[in-house]
Amino acid sequence: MLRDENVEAIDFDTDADWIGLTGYIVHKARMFEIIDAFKARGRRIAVGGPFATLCPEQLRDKVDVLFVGESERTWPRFLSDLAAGEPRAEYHADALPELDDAPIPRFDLLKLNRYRSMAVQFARGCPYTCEFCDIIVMYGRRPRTKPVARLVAEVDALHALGAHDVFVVDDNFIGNKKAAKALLRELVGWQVAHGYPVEFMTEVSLNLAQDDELLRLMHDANFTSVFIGIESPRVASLEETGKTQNIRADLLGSVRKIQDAGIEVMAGMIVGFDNDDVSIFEEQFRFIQDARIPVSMTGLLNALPQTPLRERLLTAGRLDDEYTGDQFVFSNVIPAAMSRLELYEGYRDLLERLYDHSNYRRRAMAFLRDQGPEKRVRVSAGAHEVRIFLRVLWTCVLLAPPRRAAMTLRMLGETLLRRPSSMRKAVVLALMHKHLHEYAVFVRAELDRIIVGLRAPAPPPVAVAELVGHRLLPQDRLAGRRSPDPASGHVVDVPAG
Ligand code: B12
Ligand code: SF4
Repeated sequence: MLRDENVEAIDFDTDADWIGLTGYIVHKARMFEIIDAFKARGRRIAVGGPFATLCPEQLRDKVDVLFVGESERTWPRFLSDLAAGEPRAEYHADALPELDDAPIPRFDLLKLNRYRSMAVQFARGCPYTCEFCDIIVMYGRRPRTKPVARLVAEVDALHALGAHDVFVVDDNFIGNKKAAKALLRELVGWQVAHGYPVEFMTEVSLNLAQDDELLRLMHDANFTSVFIGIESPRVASLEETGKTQNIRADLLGSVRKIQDAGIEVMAGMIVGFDNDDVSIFEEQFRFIQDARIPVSMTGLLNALPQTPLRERLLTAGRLDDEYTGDQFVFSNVIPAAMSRLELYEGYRDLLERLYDHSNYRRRAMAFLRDQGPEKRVRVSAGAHEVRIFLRVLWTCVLLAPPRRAAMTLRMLGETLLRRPSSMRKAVVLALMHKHLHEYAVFVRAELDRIIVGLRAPAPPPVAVAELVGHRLLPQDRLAGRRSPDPASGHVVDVPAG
């Protein structure tokens, strides 16, 4: 039995002998609750995934079996140990497994109709060395791929189950360009043979813009959007963090080239690098508007466990508590070129401007008007399309406050007149804004609480994580950590514990 708490409740009264649990660092508190609940019912628990891999010390005494790293080789070992008697307490992936014989996921165990998109994974690992990145810590720098036919079989299986949108969840889909091109050629054939029933999105590095063949193949295989870690328009900040691939060519030109190929660019952006002073917020805003990037996941720099960034900041005494897993409301980095108060205030205002109705509509429309030729998609998915359209009319027009209703109608009307072939994208972008705006409002309320705390007159030194309300566990606390004095913004010593 499979349970995904994003879309369904956990059955704590299951009579299963073993419970397998996964989660990211952001899920830590909930994972502990789940572990406690199952333990109270006498169940045995095995845990794996990003949190277990990066922070095994926090789980070691709480679970029966701990999986550190990828489990393609260790899970079968656990099963045979279990069959033979007693499994070990910990299984460590001694090497990064090849993915040649990774089993095809049991997609049939998922409640597909509760998801907007399904996931497949072709490759793990990324060849780059960004200082803040935990991907290369967990999955390594050599992209490992599944055989092309295997991936096509996974897409086939999802199509048979009725999936329309598929997220290729690779760390960097073009980390191994030769393998990516081989897969894309097969996917183009598959789409043609089936009438383009599936739309893909994935994660890539910005150097996609420098490979015309790759761009054309992605377009032809119906990749309609890519997520790219652009991080910053400021070259000094990109250099500082080792994001060299983003410095080699003009950022705006690269984004536009991908858009010109008919592919939407979603961006991951970060503020709070050492080279970011208070002028970074305006620079980020201008860049995102000029690059016509409707969906930008703009967050605060964070130092994740086991990353080079964490090591550097720890040595420099610039870590404020542990990473909480949510880069939108908290940074554990003590900034170098501005105070924490300036960072949180500037970031809060940036979010407000980015997801303001007019600013969002301007960049969405600029993108929709000028993007290159979209693939003609989904001849066979009419009912699905109509459902999305009705949902937008219902939630973004009929039931919406006047500003949202006006924005949606203007976006859809303008698209109909000027670029009717982009109507489907316009509908999705209108719906995305509802989600992003609501989330930004929620985040801003959290940020306001932190800002009020940071402005308060001379309270005792306090770690910002505590102002956020994150319940930090004793083992989270750094011995002798240093923290900003909320009044002065200066870094002061905070006793451990
Ligand atoms: C797809 C994805 C998403 C999708 C999820 C879609 C979905 N329905 O699954 C979306 C876009 C929604 C998403 C959201 C977020 N994500 Co995300 N996401 C990913 C991504 C790219 C792929 C995940 C995946 O499917 N991996 C493939 C599987 C096979 O790999 P795996 O989970 O590591 O599993 C292997 C082993 O770990 C092990 N294993 C895992 N679990 C278990 C359990 C047991 C019992 C056993 C034995 C073994 C085991 O076996 C597997 C095979 O080897 C990863 C990066 C990555 N490469 O994993 C980031 C990643 C997991 N996400 C991350 C983050 C931060 C988030 C967000 C918190 C971002 C945010 N601030 O909003 C949110 C949280 C969402 C939520 N609901 O809580 C981080 C987590 C960082 C960390 N160390 O905790 C990652 C690592 C990316 C990164 N470095 O920034 N994400
Ligand atoms: S390009 Fe992305 S996945 Fe690769 S090292 Fe940099 S941040 Fe990590």
